[in-house]
Amino acid sequence: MKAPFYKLTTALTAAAFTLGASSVAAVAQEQWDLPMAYSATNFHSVTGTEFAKCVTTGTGGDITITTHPGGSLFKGGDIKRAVQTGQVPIGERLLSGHQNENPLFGVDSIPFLATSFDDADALWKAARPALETVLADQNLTLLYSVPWPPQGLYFKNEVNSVADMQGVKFRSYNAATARMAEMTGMLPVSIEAAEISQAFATGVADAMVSSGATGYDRKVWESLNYFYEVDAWLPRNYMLVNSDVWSGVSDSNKNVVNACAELAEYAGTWRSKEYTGFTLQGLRDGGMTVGPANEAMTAELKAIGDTMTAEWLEAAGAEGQAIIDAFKAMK
Ligand code: PCA
Repeated sequence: MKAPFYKLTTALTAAAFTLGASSVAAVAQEQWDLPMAYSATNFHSVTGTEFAKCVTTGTGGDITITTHPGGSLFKGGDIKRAVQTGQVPIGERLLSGHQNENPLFGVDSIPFLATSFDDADALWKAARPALETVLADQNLTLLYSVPWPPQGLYFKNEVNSVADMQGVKFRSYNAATARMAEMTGMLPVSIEAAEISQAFATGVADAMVSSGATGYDRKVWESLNYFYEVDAWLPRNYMLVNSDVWSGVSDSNKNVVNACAELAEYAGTWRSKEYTGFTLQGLRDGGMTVGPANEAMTAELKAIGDTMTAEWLEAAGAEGQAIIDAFKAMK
């Protein structure tokens, strides 16, 4: 005779409860919310989502990471503080957005210092130890970092010289981009990537410096018409974990997270490279004029880059100089 249905479910529930209770006793299972600033389809978010899956699977569910892209949990500018203060255990963020806290955070956004993927990689190797120390003092542990594609200039109207930029409203995303606007006579307005389509559509801004990837993700051809490939720098996103949370992770799970982080850095960088040509073609297909800036304008921008490099070195002092020297020695 069959057991009555309710008896069966009761038995199963009891078994599940016993199993669940014993595994909880063995290892504390953790649920980590991971805020990210950029849209779910952006390659950094895709990489972060794969990283999250890798950790969830690799730790056998001891650490389950749930991603929140598009600034849905915390906006870009608030993610670092949220991780620092333990509001969330982990987050992904453009560190150059915090250059006002420490000039070293802006090392990846110095105009015309590292302008290719290889150079950006060398600069990252040179800067990583110092950045890790600064972050450790802020209760943050760095897991991995992935570059954005080279930064170019977007405009609504054609520009052939810095003089043509005077008075243009320029969307900025960090201190370096705001300074660049000032030095070219433009008017900086700070706007998160998640909000740029609307800002351009409503005329809050008519220009920006960013990658082809961000212009493509945000369909900026609906408002802007020109992209000048000046390859000014390759800023980076960083995956950061709260150091108190990190010190509570078992050694074997730390190994898994570190392996997933290494894989994410490799895969994300590869994606960034692939995405460079793909997205520039996407801008063209959207109707934009895409190409290099003319020689005279390039020279004017490089002179501005020299001034900004000197300014950065003055702010970052001996530590900054040591990073630049180590980077140049690697080239
Ligand atoms: N996109 C980001 C930062 C750098 C980039 O290419 C942005 O525009 O906000």
